[in-house]
Amino acid sequence: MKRALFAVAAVALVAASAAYATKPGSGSSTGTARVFAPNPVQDLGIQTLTDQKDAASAVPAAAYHSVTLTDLDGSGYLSGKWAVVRSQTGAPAYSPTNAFVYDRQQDQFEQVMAYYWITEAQRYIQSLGFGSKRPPVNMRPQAVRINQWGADNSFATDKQDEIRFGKGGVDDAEDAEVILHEYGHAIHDGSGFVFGSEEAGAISEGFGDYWAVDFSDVVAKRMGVPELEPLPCVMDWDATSYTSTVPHCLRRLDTNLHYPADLDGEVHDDGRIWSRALWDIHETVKNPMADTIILKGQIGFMGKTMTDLANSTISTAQSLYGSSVAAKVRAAFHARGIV
Ligand SMILES: [Ca+2]
Ligand SMILES: [Ca+2]
Ligand SMILES: [Ca+2]
Ligand SMILES: [Zn+2]
Repeated sequence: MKRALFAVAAVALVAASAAYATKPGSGSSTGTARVFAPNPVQDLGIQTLTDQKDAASAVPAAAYHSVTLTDLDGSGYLSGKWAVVRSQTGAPAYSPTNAFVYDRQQDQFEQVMAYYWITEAQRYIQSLGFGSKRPPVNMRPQAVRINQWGADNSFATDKQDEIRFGKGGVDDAEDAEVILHEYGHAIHDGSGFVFGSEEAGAISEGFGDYWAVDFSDVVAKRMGVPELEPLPCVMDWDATSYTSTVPHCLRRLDTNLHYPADLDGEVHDDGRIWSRALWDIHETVKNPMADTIILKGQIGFMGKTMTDLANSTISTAQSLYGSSVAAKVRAAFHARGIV
C-alpha cells in the first residue's frame, strides 16, 4: 500500500469477462504504446503540474514516450506472460494490431502503464538471472485490476493474487512509481517472503519505495529521459494531489533515520529506514550487482527483524561477489544502525 489511509470497502468485483468476448486477436507478441517514464514530474521536473480532473491538457506531450510492448498473448488485449490487466473503469484496451496509444484522460492509458511497467520489471529481474541460474522471483502473469472505488490508495493482495490501482487524485497507475511500489510487494509474495512482523511489513514498504525509484531509473536511463526530479523522491506525480511542499514526494529514500530508535510502529514510516539502506547500497555497489544482491537476499525471508534480513543480504553479497562488495553492503546497514 502507499499508505494505510483507508479501510477499503469489500466490494463484489464485477465480472469483467463479458467484455472479453470473441474479437479477432493480433496474433503477435509485440505491440506499440506510449507511457509516462516514470511520471511527468520525475521526467520533466515541473512542480506545478496538477491533475486537473484527468484532463489530457494537464500534461505536456513531452511526458509521453513511445515504447514497444512485449510478451503479449496475441489476443489483442493487454494480457501476456508477465501481466494480465483487467479494468473496471472504461472498456479494456483492445487492438487487433496491438496498437495501444492513448492519452491520460483515456482509462486505457493506465491499463497500458500497468502492463508495460510490470512486464519490464519482470524482464529486468530475469535479466539478472532469476528464473534461470537463480530462483524465479514472481515469474508468472501478474493479475492487475484498475478500479474506481474512490480511495487514493493501491494495494497488493496476496489472497487474491492481484494488484489493484485506484483513481483518487492523480490516477494511481499514471505514476509508474506507484505501479512499481505495488509490484515490490508482489515480488515479496512471489519470493516466499514471510510477512511475520511489523518490521517485515516495514521492510516490504521500504523495498517497494526503493524498487519504484530504482527500476524507474533503470528504464529512464535506457530511454534517455531527463529525470529532472531528485531521484530519492517517491511517487512525485501521484503526490501532487496530497502534498504542498516542493518537490512533491509521498516519501523519500534519503531520510536520516536510525534503527531502532526511529521506529514508530507504522510500516510506511519505518520502511524509510530500510529504503535508505537499500538506496545507499544502490549508490555504492551499483547495478546490476546491487539489485541482484537485494533481490536474492530476500528470497524465502522468514525472519522477524531488519537485522535478520540485513545479515542475510550481507551474506548474499559475500557469496555472490566477495568481501569488498559485502563490506559496502554491511556499511549501508551499519549506517542505519541495523547491524
Ligand atoms: Ca487518467
Ligand atoms: Ca492517486
Ligand atoms: Ca520519483
Ligand atoms: Zn506498500
